Amino acid sequence: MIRALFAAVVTVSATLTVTGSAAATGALPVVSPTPQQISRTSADVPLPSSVVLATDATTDPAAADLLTASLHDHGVTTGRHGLVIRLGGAGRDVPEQAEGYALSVSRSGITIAGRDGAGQYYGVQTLRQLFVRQGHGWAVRGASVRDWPNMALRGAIEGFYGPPWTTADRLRQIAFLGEVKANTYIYSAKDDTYLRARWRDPYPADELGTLGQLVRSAAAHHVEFTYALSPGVSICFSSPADVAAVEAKFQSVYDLGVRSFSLPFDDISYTKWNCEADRTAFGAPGQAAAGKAQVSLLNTITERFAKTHEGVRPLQTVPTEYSDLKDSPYKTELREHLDPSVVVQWTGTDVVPPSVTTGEAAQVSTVYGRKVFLWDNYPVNDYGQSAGRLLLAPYAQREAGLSKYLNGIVSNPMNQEAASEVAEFGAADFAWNDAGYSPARSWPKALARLAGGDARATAALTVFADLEHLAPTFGPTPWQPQAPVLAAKAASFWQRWNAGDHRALYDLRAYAVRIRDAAGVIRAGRVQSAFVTDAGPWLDATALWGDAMVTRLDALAAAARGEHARASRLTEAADTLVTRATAVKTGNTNRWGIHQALVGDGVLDTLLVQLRERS
Ligand code: LTM
Repeated sequence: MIRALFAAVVTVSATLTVTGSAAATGALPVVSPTPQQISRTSADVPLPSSVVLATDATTDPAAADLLTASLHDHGVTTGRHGLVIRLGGAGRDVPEQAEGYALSVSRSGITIAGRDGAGQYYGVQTLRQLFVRQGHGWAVRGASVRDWPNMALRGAIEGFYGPPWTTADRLRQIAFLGEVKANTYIYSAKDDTYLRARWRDPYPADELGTLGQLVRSAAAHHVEFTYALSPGVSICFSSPADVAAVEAKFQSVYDLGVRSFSLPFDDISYTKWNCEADRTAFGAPGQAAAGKAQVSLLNTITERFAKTHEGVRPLQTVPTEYSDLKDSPYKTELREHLDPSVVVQWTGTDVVPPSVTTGEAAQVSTVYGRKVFLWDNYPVNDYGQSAGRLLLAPYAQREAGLSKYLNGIVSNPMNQEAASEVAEFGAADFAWNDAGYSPARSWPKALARLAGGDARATAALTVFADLEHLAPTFGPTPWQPQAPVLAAKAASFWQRWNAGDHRALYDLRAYAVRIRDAAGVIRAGRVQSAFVTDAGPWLDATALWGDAMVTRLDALAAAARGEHARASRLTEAADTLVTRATAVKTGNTNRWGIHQALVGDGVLDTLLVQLRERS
């Protein structure tokens, strides 16, 4: 009965003609990830203080909880009278794709129907973005949405070196992933001792308890908790005891509810054996022999664990050759002998790729004989070139059309969890709908989300993120430039100033004031507190650099007026501020240790030197 009702409501709303006082005014908000189909089909629907929540046996409990909590946040309770909100399984108009959903908002009611539980959950996540202020209360934008993901796997891999995230970080991350319709969290922290260095050792009870908490939280947010064990540092591939140790470790977390597993072989030497028995079993050490040994383990675990345990997803791996496109004896072994169900990860070219193109993805899919799963090394900041940096530039340079060759994308984040959400937001948006992705639309949305919708704080975050925009590669050339907005303002300033337009100084000074004040506005605003903590040293440095810039510009203005004594006093004051700004250090939060907290380096400091020369 309720199914038929769903179908009717969805069909009617899709063809609704809006007239008179019920006319739809106001644009639809930007919804992220970009829906496949969304249209304004109805007038706004005022949210009454009480609504009827119509559910049935097909209703997903996590989606229902999210909907109830979200209504509650907007002052709405559920009862027996009022607007009807239906939430449940697939009706006629629901997309066929896994995780797809149809959402319809009109004055005759709100209907969310999902292809599966995740689809319902994502329908609610979209509905939450359609709430708008109306007078003192709330309304929902009248709209029809049909939506589904282009890539099956979307999310993050905690795969960096250096201090692993805390449990609080991981819980926050899992909730964030659910919010951005990402379904994957891969637990693979390099310095988590039980995952790599002591991979054979069973977990102590308290560690198992914590893992169980994460697994339950992931399930509640429709996020698959993928357990990644990295035995490559010491495994004897031909040892039955070592194979049994892998199975035992997997079994211990299977018992907690984990249903997705990975055996990564990145960053190990594959040209030496860990035991002499492997020479007998697989031959002299080398690429082909390493391929044989890894395939043997992956196929055995697939047969004996993944295929024999209820509900377990296809096994995943990271090959030792994970960052190039060329065929090799190692890749030939994997292509020809690895169980076709095994999901293979790839980082793009050069580990931290300057871009990822469809041509590259097509080529690597051929080489590995299957679609690959992108381990995207952005915004990770554990390598030398990223020392002292927060990476806050948008997720970019990934080509539309990648969904044809990739079965998913996971972003490898920074040691700073909350700050990573800026780039991860874009990655999730892209993986959902690569064709509809636009960094220019997604990035401001990511910043606004971090600022809890606080417009002033969002503007301050935008200024701050411009100064943390440099995205390095493993080589000397960054793949995203530092401070593009400030660089453009500086270039325009000099052009005007040199042409005798002294008003240019006041325009640039206004921006310098925004830099100086950004940290204060961010700290006073509704910005996520974990972000403020993560970004602390960089915010402190930004305030000083901004002050130095304001002071340098004042010195230049004084000099231009012929007030040389004042100019020289201001120059000295600015010098002191630069010294203090340069002295601000990061915490010991990353593999590279304590380092200068870099802010707009190469742009802001250069500008200050140029200004000094002219003052
Ligand atoms: O990228 C892969 C597959 N492995 C490691 C990561 O653990 C590390 O975080 C990144 C960035 O330094 N580089 C790697 O090679």
